[in-house]
Amino acid sequence: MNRPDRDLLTSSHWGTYSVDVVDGQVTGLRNFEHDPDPSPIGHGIVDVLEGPTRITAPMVRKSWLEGGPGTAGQKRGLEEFVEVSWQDVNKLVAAELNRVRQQHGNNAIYAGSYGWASAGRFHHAQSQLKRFLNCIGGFTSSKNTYSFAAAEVVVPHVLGTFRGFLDTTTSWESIATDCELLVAFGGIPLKNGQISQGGLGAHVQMAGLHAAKMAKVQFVNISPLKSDLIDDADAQWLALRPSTDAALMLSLAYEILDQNLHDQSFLDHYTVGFDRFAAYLTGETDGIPKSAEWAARICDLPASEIQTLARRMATHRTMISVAWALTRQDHGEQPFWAAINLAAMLGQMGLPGTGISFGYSAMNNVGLNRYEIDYASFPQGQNPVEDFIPVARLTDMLENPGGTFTYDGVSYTYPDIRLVWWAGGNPFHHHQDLNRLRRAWARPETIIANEWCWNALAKHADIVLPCTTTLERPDIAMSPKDPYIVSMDAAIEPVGQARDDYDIFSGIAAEMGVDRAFTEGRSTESWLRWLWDVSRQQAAKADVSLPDWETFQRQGWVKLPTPEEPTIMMEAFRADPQANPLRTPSGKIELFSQTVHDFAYDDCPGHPVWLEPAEWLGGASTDEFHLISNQPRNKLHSQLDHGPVSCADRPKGVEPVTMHPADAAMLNLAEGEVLRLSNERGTCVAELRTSKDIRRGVIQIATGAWFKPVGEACQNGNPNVLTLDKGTSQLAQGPVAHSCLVRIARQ
Ligand SMILES: Nc1nc2c(c(=O)[nH]1)N[C@H]1C(S)=C(S)[C@@H](COP(=O)(O)OP(=O)(O)OC[C@H]3O[C@@H](n4cnc5c(=O)[nH]c(N)nc54)[C@H](O)[C@@H]3O)O[C@H]1N2
Ligand SMILES: Nc1nc2c(c(=O)[nH]1)N[C@H]1C(S)=C(S)[C@@H](COP(=O)(O)OP(=O)(O)OC[C@H]3O[C@@H](n4cnc5c(=O)[nH]c(N)nc54)[C@H](O)[C@@H]3O)O[C@H]1N2
Ligand SMILES: [Mo]
Repeated sequence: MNRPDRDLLTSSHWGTYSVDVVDGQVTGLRNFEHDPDPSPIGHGIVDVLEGPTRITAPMVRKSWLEGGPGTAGQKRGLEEFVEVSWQDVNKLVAAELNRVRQQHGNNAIYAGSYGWASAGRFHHAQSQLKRFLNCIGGFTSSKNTYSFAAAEVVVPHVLGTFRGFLDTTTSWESIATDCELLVAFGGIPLKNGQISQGGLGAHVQMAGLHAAKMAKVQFVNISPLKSDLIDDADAQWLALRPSTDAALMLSLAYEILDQNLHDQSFLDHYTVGFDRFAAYLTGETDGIPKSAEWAARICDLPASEIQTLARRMATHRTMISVAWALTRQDHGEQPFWAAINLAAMLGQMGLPGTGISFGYSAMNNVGLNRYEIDYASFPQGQNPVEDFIPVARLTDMLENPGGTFTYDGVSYTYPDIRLVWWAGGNPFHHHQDLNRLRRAWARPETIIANEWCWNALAKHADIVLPCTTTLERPDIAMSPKDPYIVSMDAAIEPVGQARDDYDIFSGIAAEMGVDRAFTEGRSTESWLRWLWDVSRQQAAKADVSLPDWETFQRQGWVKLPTPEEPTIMMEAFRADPQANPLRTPSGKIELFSQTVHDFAYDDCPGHPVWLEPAEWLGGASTDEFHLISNQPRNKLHSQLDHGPVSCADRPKGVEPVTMHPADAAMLNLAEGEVLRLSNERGTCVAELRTSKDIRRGVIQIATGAWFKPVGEACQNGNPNVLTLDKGTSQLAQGPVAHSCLVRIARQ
């Protein structure tokens, strides 16, 4: 292995670190010296690179090896595995792929393979899997994300694009100079700012919040959790009932209209459909004025607080921030659309520091200036198979081959899946109603997973292909949302027989005679140079000069110059809506969308509305609590849940559940007790922590505990045994993890 004459570096979704290696083993990571607020998450990897949780050789489930495809179903997750050689496993996989595509067609292979995998431009597991499958005729894919599927589908009807405006979120500098009031639905929890997809150099979310506070920005934290905004922000805390934000936003809009505080000139110039929306607000269309009193009953907030907030928003330079969590609830299209309409009525969109932003809550890179550089990616090729599912309709698809589903105005059919392949995601982390998924998961004839650790995905597969981690391979961390570009060094040799995903697919491609198409005759090194050279040319087009490959390797990292002007969302549209129209049918903001209206979905009509969620406190029995399963503070999803940073937080081995002390007293429960949270979908074991910083009637468990089922109960505390698996609406079919009721008992 070539050793550079400098610190070895690694980059991850949670930051950049220097790597200490002694005798071929990683002994520790050190925080990147240019990171003012490094995340502890990364240190969790050191102790689990090797050991009992590491997958060190190709493994095949015993009954699958003996009986072949279709024989392992009910035994998945229960039966032992047998070690096989790479040579043998490549032959098995190649033969099985040939059988499935010849007998059933390529659309019988599901490889949506949703998930975060690891940072790095080349060893991106999904890209590797998809490119390989595209070389052999394609696969059934998935659309959208678990993060914000509802917004990805509805916002383009309203603003022309969602991703485009997410990428150009108004930056923290602009907030500090031009915002007076930051109203954060779902708060801006620092725990989430530890993360940036694709890697990051410096964590800036805390500095952004502090700079805003120093500049006298006032904060409002609208969330069931007080901790969703740092104490230093001195925020007003409005602890609404979960899953009722759309009602609150509609009532704010009503009060602004009622007091004639809306910006009619902005509405005339930049929007269409205000009359239809206003008729709904006033109750002209359904007889119900969406007043503060109306929302007060739904959200369980004082009407006077809503009225005061409406007035404050209309009389200050206001930024509305909506957490992505608001989309991951039943009818999750509505809060995002309602927030846009509310922001449009305030008339400040496209001006510095004000308007709307899609989630300062979510990641470090939301609020960073964006670089207009189209960096190179590992090419995935073309997928000839047209079948797809909205990503969270996984169980529905497995349960219901040939069944129909709607998505964004069209009806489609679920394909008949025989083979599932996952590389770089963990459905037993991310999907809802895991007991139901496990039953449906028994149906495909073969399940393959590329993994590095024995998590629930690996345990529930038939063929497990052991992959490397970022510390065992060279790569480049590079994202247009982060100013740092980092060389990810191969710090150690692959552990056991683990292979890079690229080498795994190259081996199977050779077995199937498509290795030339898959590799184009290139080694990892030559792909990395290719990615660098193309990215360098792309950067030059944006007047950014990157060093040559050798210099980059010598230096280890590069920092791009800070753009001279802060990013301001919708600035160009605001300045000249004729020259820079939105990509909507009208070219303007569609407060009412004729397109969505014409789809005739009762659960997503032509303008934002309040629709009762399937599960919420307003429809709960007295012994039911609303479960919030938000992102974990000490890991990324299920990644490194088995490492020391995550484990330090749960001395009893189960995930903590937070509850208000008055609720605990009412149930006669004491801090530290192990509880069983249940509903008709399953049971989750968790340890009680009490805190006054949570709304009464709400409990919270972070996601991420590895799924460890014993019967219908998860013994580790994975909340997805409890969550509801249904689509947000017929429009987006997004996941609804945050709308969930449970009952509580002692273990
Ligand atoms: N209840 C509830 N559920 C949720 C959410 C919620 O808020 N509440 N949030 C949802 C959201 S927003 C998301 S994005 C999803 C996240 O869900 P996922 O992205 O599926 O979760 P991860 O744990 O990040 O899964 C990544 C997997 O990739 C593996 N991996 C890492 N590097 C590599 C590699 O190089 N090669 C290969 N082959 N594998 C690798 C890891 O070991 C891990 O198993 O969860 C969703 N689920
Ligand atoms: N440390 C860490 N950071 C992460 C991740 C991680 O796994 N770990 N995951 C990353 C990913 S993939 C994503 S998509 C983003 C997600 O970013 P978000 O969606 O913003 O993250 P969450 O933590 O789920 O939600 C933010 C807060 O919203 C609040 N909330 C929940 N339901 C409601 C509601 O109905 N109304 C209101 N007003 N508030 C509500 C919760 O209290 C929660 O703490 O986070 C990213 N950041
Ligand atoms: Mo996400």
